[in-house]
Amino acid sequence: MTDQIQYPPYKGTTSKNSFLTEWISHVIKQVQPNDVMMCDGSDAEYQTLTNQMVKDQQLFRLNKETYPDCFLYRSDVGDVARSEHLTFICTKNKETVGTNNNWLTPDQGHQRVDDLLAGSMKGRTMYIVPYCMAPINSPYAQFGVEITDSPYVVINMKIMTRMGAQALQKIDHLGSQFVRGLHSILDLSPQRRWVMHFPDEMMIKSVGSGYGGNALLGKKCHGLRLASYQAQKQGWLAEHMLIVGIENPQGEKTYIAAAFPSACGKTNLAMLIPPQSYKGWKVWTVGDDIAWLRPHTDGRLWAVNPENGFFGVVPGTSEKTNPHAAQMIKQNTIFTNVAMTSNHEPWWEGKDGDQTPHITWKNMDYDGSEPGAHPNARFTVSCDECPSYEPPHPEGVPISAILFGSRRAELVPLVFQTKNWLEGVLAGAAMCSETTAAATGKVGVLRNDPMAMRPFCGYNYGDYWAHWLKVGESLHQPPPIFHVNWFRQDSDGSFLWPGFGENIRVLEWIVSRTRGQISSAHTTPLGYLPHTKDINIEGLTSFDETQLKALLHIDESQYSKHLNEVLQYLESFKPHTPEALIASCRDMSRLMMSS
Ligand code: SAT
Ligand code: MN
Repeated sequence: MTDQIQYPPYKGTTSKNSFLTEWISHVIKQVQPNDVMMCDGSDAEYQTLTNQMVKDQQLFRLNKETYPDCFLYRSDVGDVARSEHLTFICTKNKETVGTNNNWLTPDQGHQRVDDLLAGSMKGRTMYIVPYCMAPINSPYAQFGVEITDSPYVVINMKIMTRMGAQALQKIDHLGSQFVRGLHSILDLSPQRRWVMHFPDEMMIKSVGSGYGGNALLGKKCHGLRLASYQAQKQGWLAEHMLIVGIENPQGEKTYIAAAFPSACGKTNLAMLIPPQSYKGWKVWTVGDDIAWLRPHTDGRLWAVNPENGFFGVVPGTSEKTNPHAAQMIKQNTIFTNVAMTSNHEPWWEGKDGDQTPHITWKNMDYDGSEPGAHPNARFTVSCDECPSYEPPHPEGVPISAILFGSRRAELVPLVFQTKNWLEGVLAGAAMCSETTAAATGKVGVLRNDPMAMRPFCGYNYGDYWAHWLKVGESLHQPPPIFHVNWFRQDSDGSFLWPGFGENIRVLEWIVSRTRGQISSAHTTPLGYLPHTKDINIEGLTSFDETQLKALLHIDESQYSKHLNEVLQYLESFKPHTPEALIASCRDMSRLMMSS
């Protein structure tokens, strides 16, 4: 029988990988695009695409003088954050994914989106986006191909990943070992929006959304959900963590990986500038969102940032909160869902200066009745624009400490060091945090968010904690695990800790502990807390030791109650939850009750 399909014009290189070309042909038949374009990732291609999008009024070019090569993109008003309730992991067995994920069988998952994908790119261009997560020659590198009908996705993937010809050349020799991502915006209706993961096929299908984490498939879908699933099988960790190098006045660098939920200050911490009094201290940015960590032959844990750009929250970005970010988004940046001044400059709540917005993110006149920028408005910018960016090491960096952090108004002290890996894993598993605008749903609701991976752990949380314990056992020198909380408030609702650049004061204690320079600490059932004299508060305005004491205070009976809730949560993943973790939680709770 002859093939009845008329192939549309195809622009760009054809791959030598038959697994890829066969998949592309299959997708073309399915989605029936007008044109097909293999993206080469060049600057010229980026310019052609942005020019075309400006012409089509999909993108707005911001003030050329003050914001050179910056654009404003307005997403659909109903498509402004990750849709966790529409995100699924599709495996044969429900137990594999746990109650922390929505589940379907692979057949059900495919069927639900394939019906919608049929003919979905009629009249549209289908872009083929080959990409690499991690530096291209890194032993950590993983490759993928995203097929999309959104040019916004293409230009974002160009910034966020190593995208284009170089990745394709590698994929040519990979056989079937690359992630296939298929994305179509359809009509952007939330009724037809699904983000499906098929980990056993290394495949993602996402429809009905053009928003960041739902649509830029390299980031959360590949970099965390599929990667975590694979990491469990291969003995490594894919985590929702920033990575920083902290250089002290002696020039010694200490690398730290830190997990915080979305929109809880990972980008700010990753780009921290120490205050004036911290002469000789410098923070190097390795990554702000994802860390792939592997046990190294030297017995330590090493990590890379698989990304090449930042997709950060814009509102609140200023010279005070994050001077490096404020600088880096003045050029070559795509802004999504910010407001605009009459001078065509981007505007957001918390921006420096005294400008006023003219048009809101919804493209309406600003009258102050609603925020100008959406609270989850984002910047997309290359890591190279960040003044503190540390050129990537293909082999990764050795991690000397792991931090877990949550946004807690009460209960959780500013900082503590856990006594050992098991109690460190417990501190991660016990994380609860207030929800933010990064996901659709109510903001400010306290929920369990173990290791800040609740929306991103691609398999059963119980197995995930067991895997963390196993990784710890495989390390001769496991990094110590700390917990921080910058967000504690007093009874009037004011933050007790100044935060931002001043967080270096807490990091200094952490670095000193990892280097064995401060050997004495306050031993509590929760772990080691700093003696107040060991946190440098010199030069902090309107802050004294009483506040520091309040920040380090643990209400043991309240904490014990919290641990009992954690215990129930851990037990809800039985029999997958490791017994040792449950026992450690129970013991700690009892100890607190009795002390
Ligand atoms: O939209 S993303 O998921 O990429 C951003 C975030 O929530 O961290
Ligand atoms: Mn994130």
